[in-house]
Amino acid sequence: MVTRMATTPNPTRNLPGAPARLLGAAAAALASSGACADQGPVSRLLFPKSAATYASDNDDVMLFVFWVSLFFFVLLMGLMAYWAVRYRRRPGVPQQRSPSHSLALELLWSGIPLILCCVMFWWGFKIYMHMHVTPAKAEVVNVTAKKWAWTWEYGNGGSSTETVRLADKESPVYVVPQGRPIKLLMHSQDVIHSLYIPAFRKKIDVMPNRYTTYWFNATEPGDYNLFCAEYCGDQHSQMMALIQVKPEAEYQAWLAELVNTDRFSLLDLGKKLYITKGCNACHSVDGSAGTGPSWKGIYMKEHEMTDGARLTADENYIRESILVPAAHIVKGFANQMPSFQGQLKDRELGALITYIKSLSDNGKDEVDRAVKQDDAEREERMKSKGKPNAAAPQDAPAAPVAAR
Ligand code: HEC
Ligand SMILES: [Cu+2]
Repeated sequence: MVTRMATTPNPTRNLPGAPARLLGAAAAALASSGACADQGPVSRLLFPKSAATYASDNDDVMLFVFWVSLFFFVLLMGLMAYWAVRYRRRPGVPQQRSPSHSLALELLWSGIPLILCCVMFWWGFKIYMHMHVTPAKAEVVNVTAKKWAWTWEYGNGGSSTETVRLADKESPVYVVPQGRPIKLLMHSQDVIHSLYIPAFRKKIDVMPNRYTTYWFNATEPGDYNLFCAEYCGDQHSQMMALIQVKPEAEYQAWLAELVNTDRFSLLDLGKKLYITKGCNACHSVDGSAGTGPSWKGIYMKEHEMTDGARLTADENYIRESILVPAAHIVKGFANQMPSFQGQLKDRELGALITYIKSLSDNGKDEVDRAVKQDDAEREERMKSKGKPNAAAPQDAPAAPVAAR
């Protein structure tokens, strides 16, 4: 499931002080012995490719602890086994008195581990601080987590419309620039989530009613996996995304395209939002029920609600279902859908409704008409603006719907 990976070497490491440089060099030599690539065979065996400034430092300190532990494990267990055999009780050989005390030995076996532990702590803490203190000039991306999707809102107000198939699920793609710090300012709309990018070696929890930050400076162009590592509900594991690290110019071009949703027809935009807004985590389009009812054939069908009401799924019903999901709960389902109030622009809401309509036979004609009308409108916008979609009225968030 890991996708394409770049093979360029990592940038120079950035270790503190001379002794640490020595130790670092030793550890790095151990880690990469026998290979010219930056990540040695052991490192490659234990870790995925490292792609952030602090990632290879992190691997070095981890491998240092690993090798020290391995060395002492082999030494101590070896000596123990050897001495157990060498000094075993033998018939006819009188038991020897063992020495009760040796100052030199005791200083040695206290002193060496103490020094090693101090090195581990000091080195590890230094890298920990590097990993967790965000540089002031970092570009901010607002990240929202909810059941069961991420939303990344970039500085220009755009969100990703690009998707890729990861494992068995269509998932969003997030592009980030190479070689400068990015700060994800994260919060959750519901439960605790946990943003994890193995190639960056960092995982930070995402919580309701509180911001947490995840910063990184990506070093290697390439594709990397993003997971939710909060495994306390079965679908966190499906909150996958692909991080694409790209050179600055490509990133800027991608960023500029984000706000230009007029690139897509109304129906195509709806299909994209179905994935990028995470509707696909709970709603199928093939008739199979998930956490939520399938969208197949629901348009203009009469629905029974948990409170006994019977409602026809017209545009208003669908709109309300998206903005105020708790207003009416479809019979047989729980009130589990997060509200998308304030998160969809008017055209986006229209696109989703159009997509839902297109999944019913009785909606097909209307969809054709709506798409044609929208085509004319966006053509108009592109013409009048020169630059498509800039500050067009549909940029405003959809008007709130009063809960009934
Ligand atoms: C965490 C799961 C979840 C996500 C994500 C989710 N929904 Fe729902 N949705 C539900 C559940 C559960 C119901 C049925 C209960 C209810 O009526 O609130 C529902 C009901 C609906 C209905 C009414 C369906 C019917 O047959 O009456 C619509 C329309 C809808 N959702 C649209 C959306 C859209 C659009 C998105 C994405 C922008 C979305 N949902 C995301 C869980 C989800
Ligand atoms: Cu999660």
